[in-house]
Amino acid sequence: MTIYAIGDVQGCFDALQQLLDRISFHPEKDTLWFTGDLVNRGPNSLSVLRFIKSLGQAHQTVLGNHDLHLLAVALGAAEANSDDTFNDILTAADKEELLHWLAHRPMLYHDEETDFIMTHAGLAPSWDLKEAKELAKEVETLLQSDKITYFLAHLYGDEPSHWNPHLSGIDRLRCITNYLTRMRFCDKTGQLNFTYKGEIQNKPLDLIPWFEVKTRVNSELNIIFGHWAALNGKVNLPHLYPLDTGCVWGGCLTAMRLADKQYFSVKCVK
Ligand SMILES: [Mn+2]
Repeated sequence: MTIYAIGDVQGCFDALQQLLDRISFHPEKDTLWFTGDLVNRGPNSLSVLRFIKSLGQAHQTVLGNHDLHLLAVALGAAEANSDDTFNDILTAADKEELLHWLAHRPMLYHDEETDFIMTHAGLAPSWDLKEAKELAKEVETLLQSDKITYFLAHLYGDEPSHWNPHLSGIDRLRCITNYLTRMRFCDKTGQLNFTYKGEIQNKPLDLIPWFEVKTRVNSELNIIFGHWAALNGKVNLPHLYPLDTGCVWGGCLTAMRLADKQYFSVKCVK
């Protein structure tokens, strides 16, 4: 079995099909992992969701911020934004099945055989694997319960921005979710910062990418993640595999073959 991890698809169905042609994907022999953000901003969110769901055992995916936003809008827990492009899902005949399937995807995936971990944005600098898996599970439990609408209605917000194991209730879940699905820059203590939106090279001096926090305890883990197109698939540290190469912004859609870390990509039309 060959495993390929693929970055943020965001509704770019045609690019995904081209990429799968490029790697000669065969669902009985290969497995696809997706870094989340399957939907939104791109043109064909419904086709992407239907296709990935149809892969069944031949795929793994983790939830991204856009996937959670789709669930929130569908359940009436949040308003759609003017640039959301998932209305095709909201009006589809199979909407309920698709959303039920999506809500049951994990926040973190750890494959014991290959020892790769995958989340949408990364891991909080202070989390080891055991803690990260337990915290991801807390969020998954809510998403898969009848409290999902309550959770999603209270999900939005940047605070609390610093992980603390004593957090409780909805603040705790929001903080875990923000680290797993929205994190890019932190300060040197690992506190999240969502205010800076500019280029990495122009960032304020006190902000650093989450994976460069000096005290990070998970730097030996092999982490596949998406969410950060500006990294363009590269960081200068070992064990990190950023795969969002900005497909939906006219960049590329990228797959990495886990066994030999070979990359495959297709250029996307904006
Ligand atoms: Mn994202």
